[in-house]
Amino acid sequence: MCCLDKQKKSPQKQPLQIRSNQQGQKKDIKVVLLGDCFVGKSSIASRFCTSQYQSQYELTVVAAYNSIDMVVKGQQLKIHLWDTAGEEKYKSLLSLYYRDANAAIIVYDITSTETFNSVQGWLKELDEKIQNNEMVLALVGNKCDCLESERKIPKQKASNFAKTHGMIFKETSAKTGEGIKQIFTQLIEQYAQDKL
Ligand SMILES: Nc1nc2c(ncn2[C@@H]2O[C@H](COP(=O)(O)OP(=O)(O)OP(=O)(O)O)[C@@H](O)[C@H]2O)c(=O)[nH]1
Ligand SMILES: [Mg+2]
Repeated sequence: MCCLDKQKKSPQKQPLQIRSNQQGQKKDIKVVLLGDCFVGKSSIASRFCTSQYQSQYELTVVAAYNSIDMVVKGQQLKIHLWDTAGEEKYKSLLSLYYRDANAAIIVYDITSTETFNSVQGWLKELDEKIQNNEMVLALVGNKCDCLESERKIPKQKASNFAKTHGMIFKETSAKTGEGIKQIFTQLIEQYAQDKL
């Protein structure tokens, strides 16, 4: 699944393969988190990799790395997770992190229209700069623990957007853990279905 049809633009480029690590046992998969400031990318990374959550905001500078082992369809995998900064001044550096990723998760905050509107820009950015045509994409609406009265983006609207762009979609809460493991599992399964 991929929303980015690069076949016509760059037919010479080869799709990325899942790489074996040195022991030849676990497969390495690179996943990148993208999205505006304050949407909860670092919180999602922390919840997924360490099962922890902190309500105090710490701005990410450029990018942060974490990894976690997973077993999908009996195959041992090492997920290399790059949590990027949402702040505009770091944007020009982010292609270093996503250009050879196997999968990207674009995150918005369900209580912020602005962050949802930015998703299109993140897709454009990927479309212009990625090297491969097999990057699996997911759209994640984070902070779904918030009150319905605080919600600005209807779930159906985001789901339709994701479908139109060939993206996996899930609402998550890094605060409660809802949907976090599921979105990564879905993403990896999607990427791995023809390769493991
Ligand atoms: N209610 C709620 N708050 C959350 C959730 N996830 C993150 N937050 C809060 O939102 C704020 C921003 O979270 P971060 O994870 O630092 O956001 P970020 O996207 O990494 O921000 P940058 O590093 O600046 O790009 C923090 O105060 C978090 O505690 C969530 O699922 N629910
Ligand atoms: Mg961050």
